[in-house]
Amino acid sequence: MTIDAEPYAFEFEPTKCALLIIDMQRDFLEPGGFGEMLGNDVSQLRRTIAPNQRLLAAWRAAGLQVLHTREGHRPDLTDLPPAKKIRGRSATCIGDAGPMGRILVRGEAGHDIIAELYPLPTEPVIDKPGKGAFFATDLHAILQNRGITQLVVTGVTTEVCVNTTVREANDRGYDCLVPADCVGSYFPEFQEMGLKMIKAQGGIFGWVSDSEKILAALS
Ligand code: TIU
Repeated sequence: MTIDAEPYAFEFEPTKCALLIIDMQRDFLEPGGFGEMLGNDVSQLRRTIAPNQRLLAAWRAAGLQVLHTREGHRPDLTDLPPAKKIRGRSATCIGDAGPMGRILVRGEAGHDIIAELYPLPTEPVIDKPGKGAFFATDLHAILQNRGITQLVVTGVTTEVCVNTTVREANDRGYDCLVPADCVGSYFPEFQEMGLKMIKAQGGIFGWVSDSEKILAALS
């Protein structure tokens, strides 16, 4: 089964392909959250919610594997590198009180996944301290235990956590397909370049497609 994609068709093996939804967290996506507090336009990310909902529903209906990630830290911040905490010189940083609880701290409301894409109890949630979903997590072990060799990677943000995760996955031997309408950036130019960087040079990190083409293959 193939999915129309760039730079060329993706050989889709459904039982070996997991849907990995990156950081669709309230603090990044909801008006009044940490992302908006930093001056970002959350509407650039919110346009990904509906296509992700359609893809997730189809994935679940087909009985395929779904995993979710969240960026965040332990409440005592022992896994927060000092460099990450002070970067940006913002008046408010990770661990401080934010609009929806302590910013990017596990267990706080803003750290959790938006209601529209809330994980089922059977879907692993990977809590990650970094941008990449493989760094300091058990994601690789879970995927290997489940026989996964392909990933459809969606979520936010395109050039930060999605790109970092796709690069990490590539070096671990996974084929990654990124549906452009299911990933978002606060910056339109980074959205465009973040996707170009994945598919350039014959698919240096993976493939780029869109959710309609994946849904067509699934049906
Ligand atoms: N999930 C993710 O991309 N985390 C970020 O920090 N993104 C930003 O764009 N800052």
